Amino acid sequence: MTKTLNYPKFTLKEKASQEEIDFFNQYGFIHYTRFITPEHAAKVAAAIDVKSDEIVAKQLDKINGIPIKFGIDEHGKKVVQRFPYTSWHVNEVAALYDDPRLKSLEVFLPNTKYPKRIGLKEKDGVVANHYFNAQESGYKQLGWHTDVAREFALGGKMYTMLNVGIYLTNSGPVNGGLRAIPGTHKDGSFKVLFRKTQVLDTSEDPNEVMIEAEAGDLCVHDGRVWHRVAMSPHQGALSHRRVMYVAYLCGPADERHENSKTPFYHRFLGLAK
Ligand SMILES: O=C(O)CCC(=O)C(=O)O
Ligand SMILES: [Fe+2]
Repeated sequence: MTKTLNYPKFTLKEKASQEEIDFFNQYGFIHYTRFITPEHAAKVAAAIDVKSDEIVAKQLDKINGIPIKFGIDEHGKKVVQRFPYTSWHVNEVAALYDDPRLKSLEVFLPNTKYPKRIGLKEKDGVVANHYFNAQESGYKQLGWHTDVAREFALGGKMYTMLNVGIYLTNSGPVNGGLRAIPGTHKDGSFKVLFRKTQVLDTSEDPNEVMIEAEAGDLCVHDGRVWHRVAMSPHQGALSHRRVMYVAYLCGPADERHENSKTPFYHRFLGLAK
């Protein structure tokens, strides 16, 4: 059974407190409640849906070289389930990342010779994930992985990164929920890469904890922490889970554009169903 770690939750302000820093350093993740209201989160989700319908109608399959994942929901409707570079296409999404409170997260990254920045134009940009459990869902779950492994696959050195998630729906055991192994960001790089089989391993881990969140919450994890998204035990309506992620980076710039090639790690991510 997945453990429920009774961890403290915080409120995002323009400067992180020592308690937040200590918590993050120990566990490799941190949970801020109500970054935006649940009503605001629902509006953002609706704006993404409008664009997602356009993408389906236009039969786009990639944005800036990053594959779009599709699936068919319980109503027989084709929907986007992994939407990269959302902030380029949806103003309501872009506006969220202008929030000055996000700068307080920089303290969780090491100082390097590169600027710390939110990767709106790098990697996969802001990715809007929409998981559900239906016969023809293209994304029911996501197996164990570390986000920095993608960096490594992109060519060499691993720079620490944060993955910043904004929840658009509630998330917990009903719709799958995020599971993480706290503290694994402190393992050496070998374990960060090879503790488990990246993406393909979807089995429960005795040390995993569930991160239960509400629509509008913001959760950050260190890109070296092992995590997975479990499949919902329900089918259809109850199983929908939506969350947006973007990387907070401190490595060399890697801006993508319309003609960018598809990175190799997407062959791997394509295996997640
Ligand atoms: O959906 C989530 O909460 C996690 C997604 C994730 O780990 C990823 O896209 O790398
Ligand atoms: Fe991840």
